[in-house]
Amino acid sequence: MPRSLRLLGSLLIALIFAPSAMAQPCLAPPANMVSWWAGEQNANDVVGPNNGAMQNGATYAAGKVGQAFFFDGVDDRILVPHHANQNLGAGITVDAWVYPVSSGHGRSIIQKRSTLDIGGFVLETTHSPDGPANGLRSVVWVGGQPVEAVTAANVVPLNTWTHVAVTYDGCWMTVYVDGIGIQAVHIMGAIDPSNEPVIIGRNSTWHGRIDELHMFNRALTALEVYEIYTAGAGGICKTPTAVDAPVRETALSQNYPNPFNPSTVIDFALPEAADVSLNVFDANGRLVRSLARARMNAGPHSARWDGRDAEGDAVASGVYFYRLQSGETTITRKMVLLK
Ligand SMILES: [Ca+2]
Ligand SMILES: [Ca+2]
Repeated sequence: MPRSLRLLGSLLIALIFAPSAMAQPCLAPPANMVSWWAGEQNANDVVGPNNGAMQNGATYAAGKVGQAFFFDGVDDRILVPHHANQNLGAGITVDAWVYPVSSGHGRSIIQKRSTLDIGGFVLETTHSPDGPANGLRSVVWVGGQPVEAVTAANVVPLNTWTHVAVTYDGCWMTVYVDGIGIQAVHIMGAIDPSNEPVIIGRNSTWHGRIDELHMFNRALTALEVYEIYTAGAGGICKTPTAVDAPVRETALSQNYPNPFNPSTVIDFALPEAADVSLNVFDANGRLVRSLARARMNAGPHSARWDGRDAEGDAVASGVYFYRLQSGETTITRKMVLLK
């Protein structure tokens, strides 16, 4: 074969394979993520303590990012027991990719509300005759009263992925669709707390897929919401220690989220079994809390700090250090508690 033809062939092969070879990069996680339900064959919270339970046959299907949750529109749902860190006060963001396969009013993507409508929040679809067809509604309870933001019709079409988000900063509640703020209402004050569980795809309602549901304890900026949307199938980056590769040396990852409030996760990894201690110190070097002190196996490990000292009292905002000691190895990193 003449050289020029071989070159042309190589070029064509490069062109054919280039798009699939370039997987979409993931987005660095925005700060203050409280919970993340990724739908990867479990209902666990990737960043927080709020693991969910798949109920009534809720299952998984191909997602926007990896796998997604699938709800049958009859009775499927995910139940996440109440945890105080889901009462987000005057700062909240909830976002997800959704893929409805039928239309309906009041089909909640996520909600934390009582049956008596006291406190909490709801993000749900609307449909005629009760609301705009294939629209979106966000409700928060403030001062005992529900306040809602309702979009125009057909912002969440059937049988396709749409990114939806709602943010509230104690002043404005904004509803985003595919990264663009399309509806906003002015409110003042913190969202009334609710001790009800978080429910994803509320019982008897959601029909289709929900993926990459995140909850933050602050209002993300418009740019941050847009960046999650444009990350698309790349999604938000998970920590590298989640990879099941053999551990070659002792490692201590940056905590996440960071800054954090009220709790954060610290991942570390051991190349071999070792006596390990993981302690939190304040800026003056005083021991605040011991998170781990045990013989541990080789491989990845994870610890959580709830921002409390050994007496169980919440500590003040500020810089803290966490130190891993394993055999001869000591690694210290810095984290910020921001209330
Ligand atoms: Ca079912
Ligand atoms: Ca997923």
